[in-house]
Amino acid sequence: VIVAGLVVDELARCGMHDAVLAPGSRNSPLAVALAQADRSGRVRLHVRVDERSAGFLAVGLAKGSGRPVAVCCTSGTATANLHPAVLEASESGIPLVVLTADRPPELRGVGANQTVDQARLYGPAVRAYTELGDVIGNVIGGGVPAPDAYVRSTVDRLVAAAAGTLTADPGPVQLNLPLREPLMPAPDQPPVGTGRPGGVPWTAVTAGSAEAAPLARGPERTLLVVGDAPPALGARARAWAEAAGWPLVAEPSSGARGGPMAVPAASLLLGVPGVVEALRPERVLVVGRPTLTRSVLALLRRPDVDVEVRSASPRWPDPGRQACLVAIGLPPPPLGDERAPSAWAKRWLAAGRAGAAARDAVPSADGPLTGASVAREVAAVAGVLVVGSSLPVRDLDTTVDDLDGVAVFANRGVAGIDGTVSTALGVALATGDRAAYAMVGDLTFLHDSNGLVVGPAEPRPALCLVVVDNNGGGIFATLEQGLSTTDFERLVATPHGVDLETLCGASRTPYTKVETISGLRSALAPAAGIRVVHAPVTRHALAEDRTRLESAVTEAVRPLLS
Ligand SMILES: Cc1ncc(C[n+]2csc(CCOP(=O)(O)OP(=O)(O)O)c2C)c(N)n1
Ligand SMILES: [Mg+2]
Repeated sequence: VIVAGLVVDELARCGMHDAVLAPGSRNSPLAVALAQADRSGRVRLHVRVDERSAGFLAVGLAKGSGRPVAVCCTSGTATANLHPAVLEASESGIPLVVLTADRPPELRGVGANQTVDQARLYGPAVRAYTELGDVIGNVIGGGVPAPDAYVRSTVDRLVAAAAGTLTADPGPVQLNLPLREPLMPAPDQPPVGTGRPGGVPWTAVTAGSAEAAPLARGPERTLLVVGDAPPALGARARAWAEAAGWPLVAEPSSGARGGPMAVPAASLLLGVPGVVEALRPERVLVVGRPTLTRSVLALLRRPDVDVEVRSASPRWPDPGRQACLVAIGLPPPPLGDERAPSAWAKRWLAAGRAGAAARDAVPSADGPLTGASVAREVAAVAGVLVVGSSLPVRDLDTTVDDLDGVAVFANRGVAGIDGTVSTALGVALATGDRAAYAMVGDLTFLHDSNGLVVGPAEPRPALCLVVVDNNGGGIFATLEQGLSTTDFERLVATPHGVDLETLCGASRTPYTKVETISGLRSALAPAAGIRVVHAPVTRHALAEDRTRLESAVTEAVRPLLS
């Protein structure tokens, strides 16, 4: 029985809709099987040359669809190029099924071409690792009594581990497939094993009906902090805030930002000295994983508030080590027991409104086009938005208070600047009919410009990639990198002077440069295909702007704190 066909057939039975393939010789049996599944409409196949981009494309597809996605590569360094995506999938709980083709055991450790030790290559970053043995020339060996059962149940176990069906701990898995020549099936080879009748998995793995632990309404002075979270968890957190009248501090990719309880300009407000003392919560309820702002993380380190964590998975976040209670997930808020916001909650909202008004009145010394103004315009038109690490996600956080109707995604697992173009393409491909936008920094764009290399036969989403180009890493100007100005530029900011128009031209990606807000607005009008909107900004005034913003917010909020 042809093993690659079994693997792909079983993956489709397990609910995999999308797969990504990077080309090679050793993995050609898998390529053939994936192409067959694509032709028959069971799987949508995406081929990419660069494995690092391929891996992040799969991450984006899985993020956008909520389903497991396979990524398949050949042996050798190809496998290592998937490592960044595996790390991101591990830290953000994304069901990524990595299929690595390998040399058979007799060709390992003997200097054979394109051979590395691929066993447990990704170490602790995968939820499960399996190697299929006894594969002889792309065919499962005669020594295996029930090849169908062996291969299919192996795939089912891996998909269950990736989806976290039984563990509530989704993440990446690796299936290493040693394949011996001949790699292409002989004409007289028996067809793919038939599997269970009715197209169901060999072993259907179902979750128990474990309900999330009950959540006590607890102290009235409960502040809800929502970090990066799966959309359903974020939505539930927001429902709790609204039912219980709790002020809500939600990161852009939390799925919870918006509605009457969302504290405007929350991360700026939390940076105001004395605000937590004046509006002290008795309990801070953390949902998902907050990573974005120092002011929020400082709150979670305070020993004088009770920190309670509701995590998306058993890997609960608590970098301040202050959590006094942890549980997975959230039950729905109790029906018919809604509470109006208390006077204390109203003070949080009023302070946020004052801070937001002050924020909006501060002009930028860098002129009209800034990360903040671009974030505001992009959020106004996007149905789906992928934001890059570094300043874009933070500009969105500080600038846009209400993200109702915008599904925001960000690689917050490890917050890399790698793979973001491909993640955005994957999210756009998975979410389809909603206007998809991405906002990324210039270095982030350059890091994954290979994401724009999409072959003519590949599915193409409608995606508008907005590059906020400050010619280097702007974020470092706002951090305390204690280097002299000259060294700062070369060692930290790393300006590059790359001509983005030429770069886009190489992949024939439509490109528009914008210099004004009105130019940006017209460039953001919905259009088909993948395109780049280039927004050059400066970074001279970033630190100065930040300081002015913080002082303006502090000045506006202080009178409300006494
Ligand atoms: C893969 C990876 N390498 C390095 C970093 C460290 N890093 C964080 S932000 C940043 C600069 C990003 O620059 P850009 O994308 O232009 O965004 P800006 O800061 O200008 O908004 C770097 C290098 C990282 N997060 N990920
Ligand atoms: Mg930059």
